[in-house]
Amino acid sequence: MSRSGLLYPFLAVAIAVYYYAVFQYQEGQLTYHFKNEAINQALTNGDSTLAQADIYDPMKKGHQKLSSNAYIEHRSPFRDRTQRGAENATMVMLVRNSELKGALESMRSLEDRFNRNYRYPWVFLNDVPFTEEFKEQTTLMASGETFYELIPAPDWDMPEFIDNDKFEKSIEEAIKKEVIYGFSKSYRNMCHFNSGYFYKQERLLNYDWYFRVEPDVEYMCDFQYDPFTLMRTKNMTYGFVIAIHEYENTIPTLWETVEKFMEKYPELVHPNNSLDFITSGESDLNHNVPLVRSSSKYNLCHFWSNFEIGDLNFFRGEAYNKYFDFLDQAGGFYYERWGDAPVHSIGLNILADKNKIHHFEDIGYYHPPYLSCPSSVDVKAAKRCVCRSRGSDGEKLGAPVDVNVYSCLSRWWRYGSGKTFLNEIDYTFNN
Ligand SMILES: Nc1nc2c(ncn2[C@@H]2O[C@H](COP(=O)(O)OP(=O)(O)OP(=O)(O)O)[C@@H](O)[C@H]2O)c(=O)[nH]1
Ligand SMILES: *[C@@H]1O[C@H](CO)[C@@H](O)[C@H](O)[C@H]1NC(C)=O
Ligand SMILES: *[C@@H]1O[C@H](CO)[C@@H](O)[C@H](O)[C@H]1NC(C)=O
Ligand SMILES: *[C@@H]1O[C@H](CO)[C@@H](O)[C@H](O)[C@H]1NC(C)=O
Ligand SMILES: [Mg+2]
Repeated sequence: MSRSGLLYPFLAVAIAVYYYAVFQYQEGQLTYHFKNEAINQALTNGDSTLAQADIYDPMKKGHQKLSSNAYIEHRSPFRDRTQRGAENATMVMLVRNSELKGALESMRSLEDRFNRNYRYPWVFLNDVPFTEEFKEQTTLMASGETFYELIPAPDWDMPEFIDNDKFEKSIEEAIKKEVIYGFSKSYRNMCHFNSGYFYKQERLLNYDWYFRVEPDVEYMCDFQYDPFTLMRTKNMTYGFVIAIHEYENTIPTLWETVEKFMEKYPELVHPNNSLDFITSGESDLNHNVPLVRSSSKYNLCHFWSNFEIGDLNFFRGEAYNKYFDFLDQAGGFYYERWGDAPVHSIGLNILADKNKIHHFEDIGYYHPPYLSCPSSVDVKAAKRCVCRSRGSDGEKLGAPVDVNVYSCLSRWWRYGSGKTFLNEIDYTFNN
């Protein structure tokens, strides 16, 4: 036979073998998938005999180990994600794909300190689609269900009524004046979104309560109780940990806009508001150090919004939305660099009963560059706090920000809901 005479049968066999292998592989995948589905189903139905059925699981005792450079084909192994917490609530994180590692660190910390006992879901929001890697890794880290939501462009992008030339000029101006994050257009979208759009996202309409989480934060104590339950049973609207001053050059005209809003809608200003918290200026509350200079009546105090536990219905309500729309129309989210922290805070201070704003003094929390941690030795012991002494940049951290001269917490105690001297809950060592 000639050489070409051998070639064709050889090719035919090679192709047949190849397709057979592919078929077998897919068959295997399918069987594996269906088997897992059956087991998940069985577990959901409480059928443990079938659930323990023998399938290859490299994590299981007595099963063949993975070689070091292999990975598990089925990377989201079954896990019972049924919610145990009693509240209509979710974690929510606005985050970029590039922040995956920081997101995992925040999740790891919050899951270990709180959520692994409650399995509340996680909702992730992004202005671009999440990568498969992001979804896979964060789902593996979560104890509850996970949802990945793409923010609709109109909720993220600059509104059409904003004058683009004026916007570009304000960016240049902000760079010259070294306004913090003033150079960044996406930062303005982010602040605008967090101020007026996060609570409108479709997935969040399914919940009453949210717990805002940012990448690269740390929770330094055991929770020992469900903060959502505390919020509901005490009829609270909003919970914060840290209260500090805003940089005035980010919000030159915010306060005059707020005053115009109050003039236009006096009926929306709550009779038990906490305006004194954000307008009083005596310095004995700040170790007699002169206050951060402000050219308006606003003393720049606000709740630091990278941590929030709140009632979504407050934000979805008529009052807050009239407030947000009024600010939005004034343009300061784009012609200046209004942050969502002062915007949320001022909204709450005006529109809510001050007695419905809760200071979580017992949650150790770190978001660079500030930390807040319980000061009582007994509370720290019971809650297994590890109050970090160095920041993520390796720099030594000072005392908790709460007693820093620039903290607004003492002002909250005097003019907000006061300071309580009784425990809100039972701290025990056994949770
Ligand atoms: N998807 C998405 N998320 C963003 C974007 N910009 C900011 N975020 C998220 O919005 C939140 C606030 O942004 P940060 O960069 O943490 O802003 P910050 O807390 O003021 O400042 P640092 O934490 O000091 O950087 C974080 O959860 C970010 O992950 C963006 O362009 N896209
Ligand atoms: C949870 O809250 C949302 C928003 O208020 C509501 O639509 C939904 O019915 C609630 N779900 C349950 C189970 O109560
Ligand atoms: C909770 O607050 C609402 C108004 O925000 C009020 O109508 C209701 O009576 C309060 N409930 C309790 C238990 O305080
Ligand atoms: C204001 O707060 C007090 C308690 O501090 C409460 O008794 C009163 O009902 C509240 N008023 C309104 C209008 O909510
Ligand atoms: Mg941050």
